[in-house]
Amino acid sequence: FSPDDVTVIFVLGGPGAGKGTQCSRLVREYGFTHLSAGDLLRAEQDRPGSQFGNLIKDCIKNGEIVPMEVTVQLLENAMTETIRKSQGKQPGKKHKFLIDGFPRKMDQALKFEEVVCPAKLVLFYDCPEAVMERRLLERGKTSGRADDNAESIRKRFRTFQETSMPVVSYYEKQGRVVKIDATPKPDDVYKETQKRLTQVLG
Ligand code: UP5
Ligand code: MG
Repeated sequence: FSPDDVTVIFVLGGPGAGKGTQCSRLVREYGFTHLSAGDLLRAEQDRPGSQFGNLIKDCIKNGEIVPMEVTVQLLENAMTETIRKSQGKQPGKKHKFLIDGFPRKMDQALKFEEVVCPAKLVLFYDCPEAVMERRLLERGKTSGRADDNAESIRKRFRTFQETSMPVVSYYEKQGRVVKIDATPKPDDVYKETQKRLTQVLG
């Protein structure tokens, strides 16, 4: 597909900031397609015959970033597939994607915007670690996620600070970041998201 056929918004924020929660709502109301890099990686990890299964598993447990080639390819495939599926129904339609939890390292950001397409803007959900930790430990009671435990959470926070925040700063310097306080309850975070998106997207 051509970059002209799509609008991409990156959705960033620390582990447990509420990226997935907000994306689900935006999908319902604005017709975005939601692609979570973490979800795509977990699906690839479980795909029989995947050559990346063990690599992904280790990275996720340790809160480390999977090599960008893997993630960029998964995202590109998912975008292509979404467009292909809808082609018969609405030819020429411009597709809107929320890319959740990506890019979380500078090399991924540069690569994606070079080989796939530039992002229109970055939604950044800002949340204190103590709040995120509480949410993740609570979710961990039932989520079955291999990284929702105290030790993995600590590692995820560290990677977020050291590796992912520089990506947010990079986009901030370019004036492409919409920063939203993710501490209030989901409804209020969503209201603020709607308000700010309307200002930017019209
Ligand atoms: N919750 C949400 N919003 C709330 C609110 N406002 N008030 C109270 N509670 C709220 O929410 C987390 C929990 O909090 C839920 O229980 C929710 O109900 C509650 P969620 O919406 O799931 O938050 P989210 O930000 O999506 O948290 P998630 O755990 O998914 O964030 P991560 O960024 O850690 O996870 P992700 O799946 O993106 O990545 C996992 C791993 O994959 C990474 O650590 C990394 O190892 C790997 N990865 C890569 O290597 N490369 C990539 O590009 C992407 C991921
Ligand atoms: Mg998520």
